[in-house]
Amino acid sequence: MTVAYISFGSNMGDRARQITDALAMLNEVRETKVTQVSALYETAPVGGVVQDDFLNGVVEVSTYLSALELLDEIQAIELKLNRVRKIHWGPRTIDLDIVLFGSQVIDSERLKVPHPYMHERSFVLIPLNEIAPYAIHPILNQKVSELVTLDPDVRIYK
Ligand code: PH2
Ligand code: MG
Ligand code: MG
Repeated sequence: MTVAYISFGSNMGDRARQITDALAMLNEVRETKVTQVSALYETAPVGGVVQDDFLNGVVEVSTYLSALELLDEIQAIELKLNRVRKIHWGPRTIDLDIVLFGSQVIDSERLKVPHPYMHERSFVLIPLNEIAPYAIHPILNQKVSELVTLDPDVRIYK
């Protein structure tokens, strides 16, 4: 069994509803259970595209699937929630990214784990630190609590 962390984000349509639906679908994935969910955070867009604010958070799952099998499942959930990929790093109804998969390091065309930008994105680190401060980044060999920094652009939502 592997403990994995999936970051989620939405900045189009009913953001909270799409996140609720995505997490319910994730909990129904075969051989996989959601074990912790962070609070929701409202976050300013990162990466230069002018777009609406996101709701972001992180979920912990326990799974018997491989990382690629889990990726297939989360991409199916993104499709069901009508995700349309238009602009790179642009607006989306739902985005689900595997940020950590146990202590595995994966560098393939389809999947890179740890997520290559997770250590510099406070919209990932702040919710991850809330539920898994002792989780270790297997390339940097640092705990999440050592990587996280304060960021006024990441605010707890409601
Ligand atoms: N996702 C991106 C690009 N920029 N900014 C925020 N605040 N939240 C995101 O989830 C996000 C982003 C690409 O996946
Ligand atoms: Mg993403
Ligand atoms: Mg993605």
